Amino acid sequence: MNSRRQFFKAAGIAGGAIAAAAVSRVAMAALPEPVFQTLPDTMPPLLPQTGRPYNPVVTLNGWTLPWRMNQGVKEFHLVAEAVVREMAPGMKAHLWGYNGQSPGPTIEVVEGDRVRVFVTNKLPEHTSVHWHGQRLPNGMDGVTGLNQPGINPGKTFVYEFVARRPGTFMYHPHADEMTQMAMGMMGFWVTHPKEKHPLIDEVQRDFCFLLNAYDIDPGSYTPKIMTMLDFNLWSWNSRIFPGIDSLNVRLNDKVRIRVGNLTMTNHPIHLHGHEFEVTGTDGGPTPEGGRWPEVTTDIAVGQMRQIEFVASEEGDWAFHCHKSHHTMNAMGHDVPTMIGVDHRDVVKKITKLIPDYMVMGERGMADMAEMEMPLPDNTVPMMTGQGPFGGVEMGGMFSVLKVRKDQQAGNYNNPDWYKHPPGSVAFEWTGAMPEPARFKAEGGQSMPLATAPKHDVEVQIRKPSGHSGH
Ligand SMILES: [Cu+2]
Repeated sequence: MNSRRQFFKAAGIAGGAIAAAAVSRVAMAALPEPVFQTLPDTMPPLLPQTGRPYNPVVTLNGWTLPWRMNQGVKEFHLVAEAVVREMAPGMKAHLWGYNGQSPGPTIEVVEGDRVRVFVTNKLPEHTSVHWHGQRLPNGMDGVTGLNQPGINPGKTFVYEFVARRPGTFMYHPHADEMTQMAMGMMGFWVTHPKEKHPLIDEVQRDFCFLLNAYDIDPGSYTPKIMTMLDFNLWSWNSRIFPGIDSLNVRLNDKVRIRVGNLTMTNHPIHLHGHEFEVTGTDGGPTPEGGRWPEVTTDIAVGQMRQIEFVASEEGDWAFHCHKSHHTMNAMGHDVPTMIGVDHRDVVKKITKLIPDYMVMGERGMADMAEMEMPLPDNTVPMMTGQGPFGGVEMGGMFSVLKVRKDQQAGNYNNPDWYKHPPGSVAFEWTGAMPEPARFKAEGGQSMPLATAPKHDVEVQIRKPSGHSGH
């Protein structure tokens, strides 16, 4: 939420001669003007100007698509196209998305709304849009070949259905899915309840974002689409820490966060300092009896989890995926563990050949965050981010929930770091250090081996330098 909503409106239909030539005159006359977004910032909630009122969501590092009311029908215009997405300051990715960004804009409607979505394809291959989780006529479900022909390049298709049930949904192509989703084509859809719903609480803050992942080699711009498991960029809405905005709330606000997973693995999403309940999935609101307190919820592939809590603890609370490899950026893989390995002799020899040679990981990997290693163009450090006490040593799927007493209602601006009350921060012990008590019991093994191992392996431990061990 660092800058104002800035739309630029394309001149004419989708701004392109190809699209204009390919779309029929009738369709052109009826098409709502597409709206594009050029910035990766969290945009303020889009207050509904027409139709039933609702409390709008805020898309983390994203935005909401404006609509046009046409004789009682909410009309949206999605343009599938190649986009340049800044994934974090210093790194831009060449992705596919909708209306200028990846993910596409969030679509917000109200239960019972008749919705018409025009989808113009400006990609080099056919596409379609599947409305994940929605109740709709079969022919609107968007599976290419099964429910409809693909939308060829330059063509515009129309989807129309009634948003029958309230909840959180996603949209993504169902055509050459492996490529198109690996390239970033996806978006969020929120259907608000039309009246007070017994299982849907009113909240003061309502955030949403998608989990996605890319495999982009450091120094390159385009994701590798054949990757199935070994992604190197784990992102929220195609942003990686430190490029993910914080979630800024007022003390004692009721907060809802909707998280959808369109990667190829599960993500245990973990919040510090508060317990939450899962109050809904893409299947609908969770019945009261199926809710219990959690601090981590695992979100499987193709699932959406909606969590709720009262932000009753002031501070800067980490909020992240609990898979530690998912809070790292590119270059975090294929590095051997070097902790405790003495490479002093080897380094001397290598330095004769390669003067700039550095050893990484001798004391753990935090050195890598500290050392300003030369990086290839267009990538970000593996572990990075500066907090009030130094390096945060994170990347990927990590952000901060900022809870503040003085954050005004409806204000999503990023406050300064939390000012801790005196005496409330962990501190260094400077007194005497007692000898540790050692466990000296006999045996110690409840199921001893039948035969002793043939060789004792002797491990030489070298204390990591720079630490005063005991
Ligand atoms: Cu994860």
